[in-house]
Amino acid sequence: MRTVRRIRNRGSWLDHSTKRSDTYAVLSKAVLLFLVAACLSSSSPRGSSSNGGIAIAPIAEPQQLAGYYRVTVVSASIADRRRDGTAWNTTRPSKTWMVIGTAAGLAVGQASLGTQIGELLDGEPTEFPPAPVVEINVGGMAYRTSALSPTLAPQWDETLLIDVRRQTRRDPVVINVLDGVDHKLIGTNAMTVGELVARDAVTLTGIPNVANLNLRIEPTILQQKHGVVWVPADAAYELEVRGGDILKITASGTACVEPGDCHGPDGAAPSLSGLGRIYGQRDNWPEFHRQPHGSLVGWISGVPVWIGFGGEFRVPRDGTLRLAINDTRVDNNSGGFWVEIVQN
Ligand SMILES: [Ca+2]
Repeated sequence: MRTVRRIRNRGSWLDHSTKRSDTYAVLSKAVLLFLVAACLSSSSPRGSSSNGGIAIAPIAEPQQLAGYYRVTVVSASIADRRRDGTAWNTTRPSKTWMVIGTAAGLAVGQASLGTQIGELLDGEPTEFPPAPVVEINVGGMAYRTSALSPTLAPQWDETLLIDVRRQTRRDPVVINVLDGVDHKLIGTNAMTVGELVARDAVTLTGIPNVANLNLRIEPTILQQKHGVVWVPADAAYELEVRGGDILKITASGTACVEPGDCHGPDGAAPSLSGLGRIYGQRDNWPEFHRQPHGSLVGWISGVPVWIGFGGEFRVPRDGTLRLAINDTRVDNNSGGFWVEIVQN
């Protein structure tokens, strides 16, 4: 974008000059050629990276950081107890609701987690492991995985898109392993950006209480994709997505769940039909049983996400964005939704 604008400015500057005098134009072109030649020679491989003049596509050097890295948090092994010998978590019925609230706040798209922890807490007083979350702190930003169900051998396989455009190799990276149950720290590790991105796979063994944490690292060029797609009321739409991407989704239009019964992307207002059942509930997708009938719903790499009029969603791992209407009986449907998707 910036390069295009510069070329355009340069062009108009030349046009402007030629109007004044031919000599001036010749001189301008000579200066321009000189500048281009100077730039080309200074950006040769292993050359100095100073680019005070015209910006030409930089040649990648080993010392340079890519603008973004996809860091996939693969797995870890967590000690079975705290260092002082106490259990990670113990059921305390009086705190049940507070704990579930904390876990639900951390877990994105993991409705089952709160329920599982709730079941653990509702049983006999017992010990249970942490619900592990990995948090990578770089340049004032915290990038977090989802919280997993309580386990000592977490397997996230979840990709975080990390922005290091303003970082140098010497800047710090702090990696925290947290317990999604009470948001307490399990272990922490400090390193530099350079150390994090030096290899395409890293096993961290220096985190207290965490025997190992496995990461995969891939430099990436962010390519924003933008498009508007039609999601018909009687079929699903699918699009490939990459782990770590942020999807900005905006929906409009009208879909009919049966003739004469048409709604926007947020679906039908809840109302009771016969036998006290919520309207349309029987025909909803099981994952969206309690969401409005006829609303826009999605699965991002298999994770169900209610979309309605839209929002911002992080892609947990490479996979497919699937969009559909919340209605499984599609033979009597018509219309559909226009969905704008910005992927970056
Ligand atoms: Ca229908």
